[in-house]
Amino acid sequence: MHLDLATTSMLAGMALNETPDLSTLPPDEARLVFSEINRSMPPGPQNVVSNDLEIPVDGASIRARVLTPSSRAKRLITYFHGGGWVIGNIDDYDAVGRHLAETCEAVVVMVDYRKAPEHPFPTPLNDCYSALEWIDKNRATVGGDSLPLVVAGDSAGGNLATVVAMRARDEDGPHIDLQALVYPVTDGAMSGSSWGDDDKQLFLTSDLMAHFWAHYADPASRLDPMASPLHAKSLHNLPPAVVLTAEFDILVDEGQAYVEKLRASGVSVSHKNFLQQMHGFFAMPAALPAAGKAMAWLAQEMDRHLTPTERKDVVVVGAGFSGMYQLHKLREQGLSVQVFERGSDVGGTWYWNRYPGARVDIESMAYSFSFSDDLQQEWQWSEKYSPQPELLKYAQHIADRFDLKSDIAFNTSVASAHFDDDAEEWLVTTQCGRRVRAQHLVMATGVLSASKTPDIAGRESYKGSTYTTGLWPKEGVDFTGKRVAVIGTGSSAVQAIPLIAEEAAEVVVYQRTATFTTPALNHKLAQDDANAIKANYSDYRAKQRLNVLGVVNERSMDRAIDATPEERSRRFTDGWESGILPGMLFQFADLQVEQESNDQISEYIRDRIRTTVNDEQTAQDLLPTDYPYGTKRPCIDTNYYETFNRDNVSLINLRRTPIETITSAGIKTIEGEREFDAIVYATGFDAMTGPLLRVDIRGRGGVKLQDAWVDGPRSYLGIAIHGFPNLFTITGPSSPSVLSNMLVSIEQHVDWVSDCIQWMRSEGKATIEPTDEAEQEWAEHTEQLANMTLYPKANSWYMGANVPGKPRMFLAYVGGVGTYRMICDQIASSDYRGFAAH
Ligand code: N01
Repeated sequence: MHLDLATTSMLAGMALNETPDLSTLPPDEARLVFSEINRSMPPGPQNVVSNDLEIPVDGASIRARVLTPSSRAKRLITYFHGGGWVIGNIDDYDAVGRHLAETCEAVVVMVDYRKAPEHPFPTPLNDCYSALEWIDKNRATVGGDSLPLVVAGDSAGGNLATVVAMRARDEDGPHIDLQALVYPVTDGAMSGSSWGDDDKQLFLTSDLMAHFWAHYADPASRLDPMASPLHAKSLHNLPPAVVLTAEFDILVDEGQAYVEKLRASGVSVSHKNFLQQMHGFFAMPAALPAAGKAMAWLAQEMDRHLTPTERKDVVVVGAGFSGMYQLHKLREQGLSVQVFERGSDVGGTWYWNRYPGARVDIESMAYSFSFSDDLQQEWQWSEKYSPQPELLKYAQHIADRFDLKSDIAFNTSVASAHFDDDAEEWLVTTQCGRRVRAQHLVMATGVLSASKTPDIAGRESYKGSTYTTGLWPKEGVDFTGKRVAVIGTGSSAVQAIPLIAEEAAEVVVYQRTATFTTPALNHKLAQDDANAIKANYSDYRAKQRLNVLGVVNERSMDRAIDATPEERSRRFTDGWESGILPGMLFQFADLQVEQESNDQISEYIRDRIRTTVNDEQTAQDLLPTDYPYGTKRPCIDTNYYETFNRDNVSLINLRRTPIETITSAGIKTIEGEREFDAIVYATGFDAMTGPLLRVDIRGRGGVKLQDAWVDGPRSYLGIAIHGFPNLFTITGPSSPSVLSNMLVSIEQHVDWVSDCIQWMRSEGKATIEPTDEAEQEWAEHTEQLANMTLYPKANSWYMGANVPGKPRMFLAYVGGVGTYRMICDQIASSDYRGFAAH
């Protein structure tokens, strides 16, 4: 026997307290002892509203307790407590009811039925049935109008719940939507093999159960189906059932037998046998963690049975640029699609990142969709690098133009996506309980959308305002006259700091790793320049598609290592003055593979920093020295280094002066505390894998993506995962993704996925997934390519290094957008080589 530790320790405590054997006590004393045990446990959640009332039954009345959850109730549960029909009452079970109400988001009505031996069978059953009828008729009084009705109970209460359900069926009584039975008593024959099993004589022994039966029903009526439902002739047409049993329980056999009988009668049943648990564990929610898990399982199964399921061809998660285009594409192919989006509008990255200065750092004429020529001809960008509000407008324009919003559910986060092996389809459940079944699941969740919670001590204690760049308030923030701390110096901070500094009274930048940034040279976009591109947009787009980064600029084939110092200096200056993100790295072919060449370009940028920043120590602190240029994502900026020449801006180098803690008033480093009105966290994202792993995704055999990726993400082409059929990840890990112009990569992935789905339909394939071998080969290939570069030398988010505990591996494909596209196309045209489809 192997009980879990919490249960073992609870039993040990009871033994030490010399808790008497209830079967040796008269009922009144046994009730007192049982109440004492329950009173020694912590109370249930106090935010549940409790209201006692009287229910008339058969010329008498019984107490009931209505427990209303703090959230909006999704169901009405009539609950019958356990205790062998002899002991227990609604006060003893108050904590159970409260936990149930909160966990199952239910109005719970606990029924204080009369007990044996004073009131033997069938009085407890009659009380429970009358109570159910009363509750059904008085739904408005208990707050359960129009909610699904569940009858539930544990042990003897589970017995009462199931026979009440049988009576409601036979007498055309209240419509019950679900029965929830927790280790129910079902068989008065008392003959299951678990009854004689020594390992199972815990809390409820065979002697005690026999003693309860003796009080409840005389031998002649014990096998009456209304006392022993396992002996019912028919369980047909009973409501669906959720049945929970416990491994070390004398009732486990009869519970399981009842499950089988229900199933054989065509009743839909969810059953789970809780391992390492004893009888009674469910009724100790504050003491035994397993009880919480059992309640959560009940809640999940209630959702499953009670929430109607919709059906679509494809579910798409996310309504950023990738989700929007995916929806458009699939709808054009005649498929039904449901998109879920956690924000209140389209736009993804450009919806969430509204911090001051947020703008794209790939030229807008290139960072835009090409799939509709009308769209690309008509849309006017106002600047070389569009600011966030304009990008958001662009996303909204696309949604309107292609009428996308009708298939997008906003403010809706997907909680789980489970592959159903039998039906060969995905069951997607949202956090508010909506359930959709679909053949295909497309995760268009973005790569930098899971903001990282900063791992800095004392964060919760800060009383001023806090902001996270990736979750910026829609209404904006006015920093005028404020003392502001900015933590982090990545791309977001580089864009935000100069603008915050223009507004705030004081800005202190807390830098852990200095960043390399070059001038963006942003400007208004001249109409003539835009028109010149539009006149030849198809050539421009064709160039982008085959370019290494998805832009139109080319990388030189020359090597810096072969160039003279003068030539290098000239080219580096050209790069500095190019005003584009890859401007410096495109000057030579070897800058990201040869350390010596990289040292030269890094030093060139450091020189620029030295000559720009006036204060010597600040300039020194701003020099990136511990990673090669380009191995952490480079930035382009407007006045970043210049901002440190302002009187109201200062820099704290956390390598020299680490933060000790955030305090209630500000930030305390080893040199002392500074007070701030606001702290801005520009501390980045759980990149690439975070947005996928925060959804509970389970593939074949219930395997969790989290477990499959415990050593790091593995996929084929960054688009599909072995063991997760019909799941596609747009710009997923080990595709070019973040190393490219995202719009180009998004279009390529969405087109490829749409073609693949189309192919499956025309070939009559139900599922597709990569083979293990193909996935392995792709993993080796992407790793080998990354290892040829300097990327692995940096502690970057590209390497997963910014999230404690995240496996260290390079997360993108470095072979270039053009090469990658050709590989994907070849695989598709060879009947999806490396995939298994049937
Ligand atoms: O995040 P980041 P980001 N204490 O991870 C520091 C894209 N993007 O939001 O380097 C102190 O780059 C962290 O320090 P370190 C772009 O792809 C694009 O700025 O880990 N500091 C780093 O300085 C970009 O790369 C645009 O030592 C802590 C910073 O916070 C990606 O998004 C604009 C810390 C995080 O930088 C992410 O950029 C914005 C701690 N505990 C973003 N934890 C465009 O222009 C973290 N840091 C299109």
